[in-house]
Amino acid sequence: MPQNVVNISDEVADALARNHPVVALESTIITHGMAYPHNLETALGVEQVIRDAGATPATIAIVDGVPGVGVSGQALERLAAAGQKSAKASRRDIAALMVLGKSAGTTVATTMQIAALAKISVFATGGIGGVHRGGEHSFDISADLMELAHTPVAVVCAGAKSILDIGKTLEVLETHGVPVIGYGTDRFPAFFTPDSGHMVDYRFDSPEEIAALIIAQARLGMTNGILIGNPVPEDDAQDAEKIEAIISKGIEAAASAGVTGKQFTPFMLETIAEMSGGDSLRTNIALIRNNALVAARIAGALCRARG
Ligand code: PSU
Ligand code: MN
Repeated sequence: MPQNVVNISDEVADALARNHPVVALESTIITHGMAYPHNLETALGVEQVIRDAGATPATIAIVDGVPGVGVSGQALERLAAAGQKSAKASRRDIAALMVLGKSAGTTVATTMQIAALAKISVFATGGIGGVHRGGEHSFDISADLMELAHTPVAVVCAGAKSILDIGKTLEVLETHGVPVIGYGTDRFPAFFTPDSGHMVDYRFDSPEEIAALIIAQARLGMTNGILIGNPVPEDDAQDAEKIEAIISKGIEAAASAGVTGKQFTPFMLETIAEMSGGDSLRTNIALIRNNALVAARIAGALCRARG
């Protein structure tokens, strides 16, 4: 039984039992995505956005070897303060971290896996992992994509950073049968900017339509996830050329430092934040809050539709 493996907070368990909307949140963004104390402030701020929208936040992380749903208080503060000293848990790491009793931030993949165990259907993040540039040579393809292929959770994101090859990322999602939805847009967003230049499969403009999509997939017996691209608001976006120049320099820096594998994404996030002089952080925070709001509305519509 998942309840025995996963530690679900009383608040989240109560919300789920009452068919009250719940939004899952990841924690690699806390441990490996932003520096302390911005990471903690952002995590708490995002939780508040979800509460203000009438839903319950469920931050997911591994705390002393226990997968937690609704991680808060001292446990959350410890994770934020430890930062990259904590592990970065992808699907293949969870069992080992349980055996070792370690704490970890959970990636999109692992957060989906644990959310599904807790029967949470909607999850908000910043950006997903995907196929890295040059992925045809390195085979560096985030486990996030395979998790979307087989775990029934709807993920609201601001697209993918162009540290990835966004075209190839969308191709892999198509191969694995993952619907890619634009929320109020025909274009897949590029995290810092609202338009990657790539089309989405379907555009939906309301939380009710996305709730209906989640329900339709369940009725079909489909167990894959859904990816919802929610563009960063124009006022908070970065200049496309400026951010592209920074990302290109970051990729060169990673190559000359020999950074590969699971260290690559955290290295790039840190380098981009440094090179943009904190301006990318402002965009990053704004888009996560925007994703949390949309996810809370979708979760609300889903609860109403499920009755
Ligand atoms: N991309 C971002 N911000 C992030 C991540 C990715 O723009 O914080 C994090 C997410 O937790 C994602 C993980 O699931 O990095 C992907 O890591 P990898 O590329 O090693 O699979
Ligand atoms: Mn990788």
